[in-house]
Amino acid sequence: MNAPQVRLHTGKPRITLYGTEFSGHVHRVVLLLRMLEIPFRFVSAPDEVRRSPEFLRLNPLGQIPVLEDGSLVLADSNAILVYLARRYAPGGTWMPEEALAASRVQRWLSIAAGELKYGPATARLITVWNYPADHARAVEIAGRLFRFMQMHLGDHPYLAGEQASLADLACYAYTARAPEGRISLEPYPAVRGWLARVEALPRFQAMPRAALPREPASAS
Ligand SMILES: N[C@@H](CCC(=O)N[C@@H](CS)C(=O)NCC(=O)O)C(=O)O
Repeated sequence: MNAPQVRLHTGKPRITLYGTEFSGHVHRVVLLLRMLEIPFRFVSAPDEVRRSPEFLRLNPLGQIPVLEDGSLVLADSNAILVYLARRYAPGGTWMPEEALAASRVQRWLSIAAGELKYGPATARLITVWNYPADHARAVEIAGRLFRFMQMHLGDHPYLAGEQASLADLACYAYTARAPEGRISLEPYPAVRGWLARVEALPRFQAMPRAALPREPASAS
């Protein structure tokens, strides 16, 4: 049986999330906060804020997201997801207690920090924000990941099995926005079906689309 969720006082939210609206790392935390119905304050933290001494005191790596819960400061999107699920929805299915179920979720959190980041997320950084990295390499990593997801999601409705979990929230945004990095999702119908199932979860909110990069002019 699921334990009751911790109820928050109404009024000023005790949770503050530092981020930007185009970050998939931030978006996964926004999704969980919304799905757990936890009120929060969003503080915009673009590059110049992330380099400030005040922000570097919160996260010496200078990265978003950062979450404050009262006097507690947490960095790293997946670490924040685990904290929120265990703290505010204990006994629930977002991050299960049972050993095998937890390991299935953890596998996809690792993939979110690995293949998803170095594949589709990096491809999008290159095409939308001119990030200096190898687009062909990012496309190759993304292809290997999406072929695996396509196969896996043929047998399971959600990444970690029968129910939505942190795995789905962590992998959603950079998969959904892969086309912004010039990686088509057309060859992966099971992946597109899974994206639609995540989008149908209560209180889902999409990450805004980045301005689409122009196709490079073809040599003639
Ligand atoms: N492992 C971190 C990675 C977060 C991350 O790469 N955030 C990006 C924005 S999407 C960032 O802050 N980049 C600035 C930098 O690395 O200097 C997490 O999961 O939170």
